[in-house]
Amino acid sequence: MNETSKLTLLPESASSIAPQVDALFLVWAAVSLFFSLLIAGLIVYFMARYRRRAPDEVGLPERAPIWLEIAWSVIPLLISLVMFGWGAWVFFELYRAPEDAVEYFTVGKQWMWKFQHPDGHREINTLHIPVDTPIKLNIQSEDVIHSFFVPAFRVKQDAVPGRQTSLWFKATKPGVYDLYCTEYCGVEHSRMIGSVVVMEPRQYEAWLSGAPAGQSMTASGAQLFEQLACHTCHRPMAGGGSTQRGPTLDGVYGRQQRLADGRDVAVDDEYIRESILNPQAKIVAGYAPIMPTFQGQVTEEQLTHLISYVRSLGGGGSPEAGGNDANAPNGAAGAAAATDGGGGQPVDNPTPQTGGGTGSNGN
Ligand code: HEC
Ligand SMILES: [Cu+2]
Repeated sequence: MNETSKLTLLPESASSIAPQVDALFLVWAAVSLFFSLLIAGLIVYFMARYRRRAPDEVGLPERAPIWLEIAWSVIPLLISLVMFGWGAWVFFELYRAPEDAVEYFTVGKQWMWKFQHPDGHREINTLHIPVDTPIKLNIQSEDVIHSFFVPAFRVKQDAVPGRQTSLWFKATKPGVYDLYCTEYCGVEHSRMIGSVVVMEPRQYEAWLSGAPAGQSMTASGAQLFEQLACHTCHRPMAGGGSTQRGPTLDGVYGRQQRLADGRDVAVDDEYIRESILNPQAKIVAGYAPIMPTFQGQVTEEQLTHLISYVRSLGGGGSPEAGGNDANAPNGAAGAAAATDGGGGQPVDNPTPQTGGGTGSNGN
């Protein structure tokens, strides 16, 4: 909220985690204040009480009783441990997304935040979300380090090039909240700001249906899969897979994959990402290391689309696997064709609609 007229101790509190962060902060501040005043007060008091009264006065050796020594060591230790335990607990709450969180994507880029909704809608610098819904934001950077920060939600996470980070929150109050980049990222860093619009679920649905539909991430991933010729090696051969050059990706997501060096690795987002950017790092047992790297040929956004597509081929639970069945390379062309429309723009957002797989290089 733009509350320039109000000066408050803390920013507005609009997420489920905010009261916990505030409580921790305020109690910590109170404890620090208490001890600062206690120590400063005692210094002043002792200065007066034990001042030198005669020019020839000599101080007596003083020994504190043992119980006092123990007390002033053990009490602060216990206080610190409580604060540590409490802090760690809030930290885990903050960084461990609930299972049922809905996944959204964001890419930080000099100098804007690009968002994509689970159904494919795209926005820039404004994120519309439903209230009371746990939302997990997968965060990437296309260039330098940025940092996603919504003070009213008390959440912050860096966008690091070459790595996917994430963040979750549950907004508790409809409204418009400021969004910042809090990592100095170049000359227009200070203008890399935006807002999160929290809406009642019905309003959100209405907004979604009013905004131009984008292509779902899975569908554009499927399209990319063809464009980059992944399917020439990864599509199951009719009549048995023996002549196939690459392993089939059907049902692979969430499984353990046996590597040529005997290790087993879990097939997750990070693994797929690495397989695409640095295929030589982990070679699947039984296959030759012939996959070329796609480093530099796919943007961060396209990577998330490819990952989303591989996920949709089944295996582990994918929140949006719905659309495509196991034969998706064929189904995908249809899905892609169906979603190209949408000339209009979401409210006050100049959202560049990129037609499809040629992707979003342009923005
Ligand atoms: C020239 C053939 C070829 C092309 C093109 C190719 N791959 Fe591969 N891919 C392979 C081979 C062979 C392996 C197994 C050996 C390895 O791990 O490098 C593999 C492994 C993988 C894996 C790991 C699979 C597993 O079961 O653990 C993924 C994911 C993957 N590729 C995705 C892609 C994507 C996405 C593209 C397109 C952007 C692509 N590949 C293009 C040949 C290819
Ligand atoms: Cu930035």
